[in-house]
Amino acid sequence: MKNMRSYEAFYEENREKMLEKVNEAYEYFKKTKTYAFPRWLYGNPIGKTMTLEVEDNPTFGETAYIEMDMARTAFLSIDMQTDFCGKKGYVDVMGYDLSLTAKALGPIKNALDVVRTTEMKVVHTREGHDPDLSDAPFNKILRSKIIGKGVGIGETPENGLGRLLVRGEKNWDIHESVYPIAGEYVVDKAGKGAFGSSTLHMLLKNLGVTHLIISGITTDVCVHTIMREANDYGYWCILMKDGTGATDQGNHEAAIKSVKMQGGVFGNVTDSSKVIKAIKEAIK
Ligand code: C5J
Repeated sequence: MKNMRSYEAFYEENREKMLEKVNEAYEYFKKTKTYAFPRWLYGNPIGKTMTLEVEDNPTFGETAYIEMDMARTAFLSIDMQTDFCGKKGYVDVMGYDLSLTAKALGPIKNALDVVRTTEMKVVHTREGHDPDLSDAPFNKILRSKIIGKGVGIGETPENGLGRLLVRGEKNWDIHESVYPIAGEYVVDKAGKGAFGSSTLHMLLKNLGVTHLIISGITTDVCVHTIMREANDYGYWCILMKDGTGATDQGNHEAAIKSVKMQGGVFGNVTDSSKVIKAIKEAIK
């Protein structure tokens, strides 16, 4: 017990420093409703700063703002692949209404048109498996075959574009309207998340990213898993809600709502018009 107490004292100084910074940020937030870019933690911004309106502010009203360093902000477009939003893809074969996921395409395209004029990083992810399926768990493949009425991951549906969720196939690739351009990053992942099954975290760290504007599909599965992972690692996560979509509308809405619980348990929520407005104000 005695030793444990001395360890506690050893840690106390760091704890007090952190709580002092939290208190400063809290006082600033009360006055401005803004989560200021934490210069004490990351240093001064290296790019232009941008202030993005978010819709959730549980204690002080409906609206809050997040200040971010555009050079250290990444726009994430998660799994905008034909397999998740196009005909003869994985979601189509499972029998879901494609319009629920395809509706994310327009807002993402609109946001990308503006993001691409800035120093923000653009990162696309793709869910998929090696052609030999060595990185696909048996239970995932089996479940997909059952819901696909005999056609699952690794197989080609009748008149299909290629093998479902298999790297290199046409259906696995990113939808042409939000296709990556030169200078953007593409990360392949075998899982729903990306921090355990891809190089996403390494890439974001290497790029010095602190803030993420997150879009993609599906809201309740890959988008939420990645947002939760990123949030745990300390990234400031902002979900661009109209640039997302799920196979079930109820799950989509619940996923957005759950981000906002507990004062932003997984981050904050905004939409593409607010993202575009914030960027335009920052670069004018
Ligand atoms: C799913 C994804 N829903 N990208 N994948 O299986 O969300």
